[in-house]
Amino acid sequence: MKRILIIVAAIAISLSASAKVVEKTFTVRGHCGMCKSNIEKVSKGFEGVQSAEYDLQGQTLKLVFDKKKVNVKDVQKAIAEIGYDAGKVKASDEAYNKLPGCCRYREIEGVSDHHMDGSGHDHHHAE
Ligand SMILES: [Cu+2]
Repeated sequence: MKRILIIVAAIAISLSASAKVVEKTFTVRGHCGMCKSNIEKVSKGFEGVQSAEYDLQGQTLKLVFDKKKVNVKDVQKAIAEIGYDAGKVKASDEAYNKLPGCCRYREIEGVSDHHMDGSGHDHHHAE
């Protein structure tokens, strides 16, 4: 009986030491393909992050990571440091101002509000 308990305890210990992979999706502000690759690159730079997929349309980042190695808040801070608002962590003006023009989601949003009226009309602009 005692031996069984020891085995059970050993299994419990080894399980708790193994990776605890979870998935979390949170809002990240971005505007173009470059934002997407920057955001994903920074996220994947964390040891323990298994995948990072940015959805530009939905403005969300889906993170698959090892809970024991990665703190989501740290990833959000790192994303904010390169200029993108992530979760509750807002990018500083300084970080934001370093973004190239195509990535300036704050200004672009203000200018292009009328594009988002949901009418389904596609306004085409010469790029
Ligand atoms: Cu961009």
